[in-house]
Amino acid sequence: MRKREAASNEPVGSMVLGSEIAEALRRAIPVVALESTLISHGLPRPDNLELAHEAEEIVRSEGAVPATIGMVGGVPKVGLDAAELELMATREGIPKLSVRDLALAAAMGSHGATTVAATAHLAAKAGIRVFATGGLGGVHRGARESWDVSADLVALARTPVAVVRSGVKSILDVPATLELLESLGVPVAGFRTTRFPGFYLTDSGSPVDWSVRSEEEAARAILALEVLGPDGCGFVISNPLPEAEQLDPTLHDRALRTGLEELKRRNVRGKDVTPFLLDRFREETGGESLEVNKRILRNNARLAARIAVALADLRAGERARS
Ligand code: PSU
Ligand code: MN
Repeated sequence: MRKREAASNEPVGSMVLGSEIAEALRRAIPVVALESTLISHGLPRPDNLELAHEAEEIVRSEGAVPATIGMVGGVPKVGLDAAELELMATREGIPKLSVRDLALAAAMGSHGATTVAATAHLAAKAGIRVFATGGLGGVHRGARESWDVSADLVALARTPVAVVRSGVKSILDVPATLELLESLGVPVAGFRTTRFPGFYLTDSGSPVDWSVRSEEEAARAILALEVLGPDGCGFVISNPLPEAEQLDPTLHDRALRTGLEELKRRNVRGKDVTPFLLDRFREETGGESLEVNKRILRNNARLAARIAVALADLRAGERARS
């Protein structure tokens, strides 16, 4: 409540930056954005809150400042504090906000967990260029009938943020997702791989055209995109899980099959599809998918922080030369 009062002097919809983040951005200290839908809808309690803190600590240990993004009492907040992280992790029924929902949630004074699309959107507005998450939304299986294509894809075509994640989950149609990213002009690169990762699995079965060999090379790509375009576009950096750490493929295939069957039987639609399938996966794999998910998030937080640091170094070098 206090948050709302504090922000009530601001025009509706204006964003609030945590003080540490505002300071970091002013001083060109690297910042990494983190999303809140993952906390509210992607992971079960109490792992969600633990991981939210852990991801922030990992970013810090690599020399960058974490900014978890969400909506608190109608205020878009870049850099949730500990109480706000707890709210995202424990409050029942926090709405899941994509980009189009932000203004409505702000007008209504709602809390909200931001998806990849909405997180990247707010991060870009704040001037943050690097974002770590687990999986990206994409084209759902059966999209030809349902038209279920995540707004994450469209958002990345017009939001200048590099998203470090581990492919898209096999709950989606991976080749169709890659095709659409191509049509939308969203650059995609593997981190030290030319195979597009399948989230729980190291390899989704689809290739990627470009592979960056180091954090510095990823940062160079971000700088080059700013100059060459597509103007204002995002960048998908795919960080695969090492093969020894992936989910057992047999277990994976079984969980996927039963999850998809149940989705159809219960006629789950819209925003609920992704959380529903994630939950089914967790149950079917006896919690194994959750462990893999956590590993992925830790790895991506680390890599994103290293890329943000490399980017800050490159920018500092360019400033010194000019
Ligand atoms: N994929 C995951 N875990 C997640 C999500 C996607 O493996 O938690 C979340 C992200 O916040 C993503 C959102 O932006 O789901 C996509 O939802 P939809 O498919 O409804 O666009
Ligand atoms: Mn959808």
